[in-house]
Amino acid sequence: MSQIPARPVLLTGASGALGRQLTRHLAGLGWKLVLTDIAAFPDKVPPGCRFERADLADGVAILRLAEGCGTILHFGGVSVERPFSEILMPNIAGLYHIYEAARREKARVIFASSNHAVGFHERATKIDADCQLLPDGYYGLSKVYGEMMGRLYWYKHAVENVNIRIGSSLPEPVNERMLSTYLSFADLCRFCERATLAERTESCIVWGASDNQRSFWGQDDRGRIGWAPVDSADSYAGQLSGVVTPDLATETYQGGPYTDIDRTRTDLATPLFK
Ligand code: 15L
Repeated sequence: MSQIPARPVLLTGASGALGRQLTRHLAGLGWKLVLTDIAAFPDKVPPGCRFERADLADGVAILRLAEGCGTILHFGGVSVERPFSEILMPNIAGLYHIYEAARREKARVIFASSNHAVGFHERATKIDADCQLLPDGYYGLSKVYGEMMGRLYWYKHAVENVNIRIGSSLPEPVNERMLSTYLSFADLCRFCERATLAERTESCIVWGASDNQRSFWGQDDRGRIGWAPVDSADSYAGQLSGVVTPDLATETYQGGPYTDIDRTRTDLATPLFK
């Protein structure tokens, strides 16, 4: 029997692909969820949960939604590369509103960070979670900001936070890169369960990937929350090996296609970060 958190859990981004998976899984465990998103919730709201539409740019609305919650699963905001003007309010101001709410409620934040915070590392180099931060766009930069916001609020206000640098969380991997970056929905759901229930996390970073043999990623803080993935992309290797793009940057760097969006550098014949 899984434990039930003492206080309700606020889930932002509830109407998105990952939010819907998390809602189904955690509500199924009997957790009390406060669901929010800027978009309407497309499913039936499960028993014991409530949904309210809100904009992450609205700090007062976020404070109100977080009232009484012990954990904030922050999966809201822009989830792909976009112009800076579109990232600014939901991902930058929004994070500040989430952390201010967590500070007031003495809640833990579990933040959906992304591999795009470090997307300009080469695939050939296996990196640990404390590697150099190398965002591959404004979206990745907002994830770096979120991770650093976590550090600030831990050291200054004792707000605990767990940052999961998600690889590619889809129903199944669809190209060669995802043999390394794939995170199954089930592994993600178990991660959120463990990160919420763990005794003490401080501020930590965990790679969000299933148990993939070709992973780009090494050490992280998963020991603190007692999580290990059980799924793997390995069984797709036969069908996905060779499913690549013709673009050199995409196939050289961990962030894949994001490294190529709006890029003006052309000297990729020599690796950039040696
Ligand atoms: C992400 O962070 C995005 O949210 C998702 O749409 C994918 O692009 C994923 O990264 C990925 O790198 O595959």
